[in-house]
Amino acid sequence: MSAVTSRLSQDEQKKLLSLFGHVRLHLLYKASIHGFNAGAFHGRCDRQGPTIIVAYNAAGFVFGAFTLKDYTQCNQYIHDEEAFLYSISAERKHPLRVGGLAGQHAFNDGTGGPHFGALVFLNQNRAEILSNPGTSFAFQPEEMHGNDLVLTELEVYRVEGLGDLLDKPWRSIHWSDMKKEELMTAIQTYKPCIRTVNQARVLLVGPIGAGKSSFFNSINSAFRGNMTCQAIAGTAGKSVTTQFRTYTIKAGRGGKALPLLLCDTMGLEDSADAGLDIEDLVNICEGHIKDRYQFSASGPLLESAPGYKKDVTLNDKIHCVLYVVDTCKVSLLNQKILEKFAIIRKKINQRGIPQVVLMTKIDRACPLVAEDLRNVYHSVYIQRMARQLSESLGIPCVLPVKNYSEELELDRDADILLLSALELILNYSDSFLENQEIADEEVHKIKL
Ligand SMILES: Nc1nc2c(ncn2[C@@H]2O[C@H](COP(=O)(O)OP(=O)(O)OP(=O)(O)O)[C@@H](O)[C@H]2O)c(=O)[nH]1
Ligand SMILES: [Mg+2]
Repeated sequence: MSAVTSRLSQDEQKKLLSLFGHVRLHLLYKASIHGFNAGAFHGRCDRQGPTIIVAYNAAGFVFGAFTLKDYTQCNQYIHDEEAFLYSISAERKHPLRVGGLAGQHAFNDGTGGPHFGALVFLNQNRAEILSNPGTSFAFQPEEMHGNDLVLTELEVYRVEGLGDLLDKPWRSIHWSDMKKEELMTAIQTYKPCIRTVNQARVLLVGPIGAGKSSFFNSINSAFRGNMTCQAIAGTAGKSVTTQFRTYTIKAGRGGKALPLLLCDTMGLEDSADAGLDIEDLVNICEGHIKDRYQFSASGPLLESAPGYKKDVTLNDKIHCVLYVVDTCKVSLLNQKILEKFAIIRKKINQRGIPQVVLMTKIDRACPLVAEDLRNVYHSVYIQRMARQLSESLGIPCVLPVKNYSEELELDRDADILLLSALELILNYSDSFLENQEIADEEVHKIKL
């Protein structure tokens, strides 16, 4: 008997794997060989652990569903926060990935074909799907399957090695109470290398919902010793943050302000005229925009506007830019947002401001990190995402962190990761200030 082989092309396989990171796919079932019916599917795919369905149609779409959970024919609704639907097409550079609707089940584990609410495969034991977007998953039918509901093939793969761990971490970090104390002391006693500058001014920039405001809240919580939520964080279609905010952080309740200011901005959006305006961002870097400036959809703040700060010193300027990106969305950054990042990076480079990338939500991206944060630099997936992000944005330094989101108590390891990132950010800010000092000295020499 000839071996059952995958129908995925190299390009399709590459795109499919980009949804996971470091995994292997093992072909379990191929409908054209084993039969386009639910019995054949269950016979080969039940109790196999994480699996991905790969459906093909004549319109050229390769699409399907991933679940971490077993198929068992228990006739129950199965919850799986990691489940997603996806679609790959030759035109689309990155796969479309659709996560489940909040609070809804991932699939109905019955005796029929795999039933993910919005997509039912092997519907009525035929080479067909039933498409019903809005049930458990929401998508545009044209984007998912091009409205072609007849299947030319259906394959199911077991997803192996999800979240493999490296023996040796790719960055070393000490996880101890002492390390946390050291980091806190180093940050509290930091002094900018220029006497006239009181504090490092760090700007947070990134797509909507990436975790910019949460990063400030998390650092603030780590220094306060309890959970805080001074910056409003959350999820919405539009940016939750609509004002420019500059936040100081105090060492303990009523304590001394740290020599650091975190500046929070509105989220970046794909389209040119939505989200944070690049001209506003440049004005923030130059120190012309004041705390609590309300970003406006009608355009950037003009030099002639009353709120525009004309006289600025090095204290008002940004000393380090922190790009904030959600780890789960690294593979899904589209061309438009990457182009926006490239324009921003060019403008920031022209001003000689150091740039660092903060990769958030590592707990959501990798189950092994969710289990134990100390796996962060052992996780092959996190390493891969960090490399991919560094390449996409053209910035070498990527710092994975987990912000506080729903926790009630501080976690030492989360603090260590956050504080290590902050320590490096302060060092980078100092490099910028040192360069300013050299430039000033040169101007001074020329004048003499
Ligand atoms: N699990 C987890 N959730 C996070 C993390 N960082 C942020 N979140 C959650 O992600 C959502 C968005 O976070 P925000 O901090 O509001 O994101 P933002 O970048 O400020 O978003 P906008 O202001 O809308 O542009 C919130 O529900 C946070 O609780 C993280 O590291 N892990
Ligand atoms: Mg925000």
